[in-house]
Amino acid sequence: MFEKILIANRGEIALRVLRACRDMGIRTVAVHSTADAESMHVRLADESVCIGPPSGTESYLNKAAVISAAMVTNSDAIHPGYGFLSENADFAEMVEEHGITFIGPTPEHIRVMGDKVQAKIAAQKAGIPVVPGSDGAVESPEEAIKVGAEIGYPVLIKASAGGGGRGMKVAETADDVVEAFKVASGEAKSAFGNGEVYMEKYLSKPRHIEIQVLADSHGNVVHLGERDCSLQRKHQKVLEESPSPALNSSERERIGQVVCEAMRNIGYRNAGTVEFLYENGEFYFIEMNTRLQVEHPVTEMVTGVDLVREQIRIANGAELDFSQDEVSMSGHAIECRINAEDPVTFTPSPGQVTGYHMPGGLGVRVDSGLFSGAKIPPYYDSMVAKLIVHGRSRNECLMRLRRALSEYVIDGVTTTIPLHEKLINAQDFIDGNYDIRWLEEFVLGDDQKANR
Ligand code: MV4
Repeated sequence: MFEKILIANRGEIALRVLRACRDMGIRTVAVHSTADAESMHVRLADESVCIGPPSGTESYLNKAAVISAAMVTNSDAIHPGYGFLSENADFAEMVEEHGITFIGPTPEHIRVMGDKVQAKIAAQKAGIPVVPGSDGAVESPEEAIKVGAEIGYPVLIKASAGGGGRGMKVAETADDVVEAFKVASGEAKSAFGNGEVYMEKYLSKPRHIEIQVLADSHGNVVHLGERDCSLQRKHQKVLEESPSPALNSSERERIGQVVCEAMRNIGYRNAGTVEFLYENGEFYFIEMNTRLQVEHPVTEMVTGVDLVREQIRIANGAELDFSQDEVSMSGHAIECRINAEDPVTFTPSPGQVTGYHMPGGLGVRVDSGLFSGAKIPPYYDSMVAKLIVHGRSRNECLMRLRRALSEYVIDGVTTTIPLHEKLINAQDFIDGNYDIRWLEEFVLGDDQKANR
């Protein structure tokens, strides 16, 4: 087993990885920017290396600085967490070239899945159902007109290099398609330096449901059920749950089997998430994430599997030590992402935490680097904590989540805790009756009330 792992990240996920390492008897190296010198992941690590100034580009995204830190500390492997360098194929390649293990998939799998057109082709070839649309990229406005007529309106034009909803345009009718093509392609070109787009049938009110998999380097693949991540605002997830209130066990088993078979077909290795839109009882592949995800704890809470431990074992060449039959899903889990933001306007609220008290008790988990006196720097993502709650039923989970949110004290900065309190008391949420459009309408209704 690895003796020492460098954690190329910050905040709650750096702590999460550190905890898995400790549980496995592996020593840890933290890297940090000057802004994070006093942070919890640095304090708890066995060693730490400052890798640059506050700006993410000059520190956590600085490949040479991260790899140098791994070399000087004699680290055996690098865990990238999520975000930053976690889906950077060039970084994964550089790490391996320096004789260090990248805890993740092969650079080739990262590359294919990072290109939405290639990812969709690979998924379809491997047997995963996809959204009806163009065969690969759409090269010209004339081709967009032709494809639109074939698949039927409305259509969605998407950037191949996309992410965060940028470079996405709906064309309601054939009259809009040329304009939508030009806007999407132009946005993609300026945002990603790659104007390639593709087209899909537009699904108006789907749910976002993703399947968690683990695949080792010996061809063993298991799925760990789904997460419903439909509650998003401006392409940022707000709350996730497992199981999805929309699926029954036979639908879960069917899509899980399809995904496992596909992962074996493509020779995938590492934890991975296959994302679907789900509408009228059908699954449609949209993307695959080749990293650990923010919301992985909801899966851990219902399956009892430590996903980071499995990532580390897999990267070390070990076989999965359990089979699909041994995976059991028990009860219900919900994660609330707590951001240092105004809960109504969503503007970031960095600053110093003057008082801190976190909830606890049976079925309550908090993943966070916060403490009383912690400084939340303005340079990074505003997510500062994840509250994850488990119950034997969805209702027990919800009751416990209400209780846990009411216990949570984070003084000195404003957070989205009040948003979560409102959200989980909304009747549609209680009923499990929501889709990818629901949260923005719910938040908007609130703004309108505030303006009256
Ligand atoms: C879609 C869609 C409707 N129809 N594709 C948004 C970003 C990218 N990850 C995929 N996205 C969507 N693709 C088709 N054919 C609607 C979205 C979408 C969305 C998807 C998941 C969660 C939240 C969303 C919010 C807006 C749009």
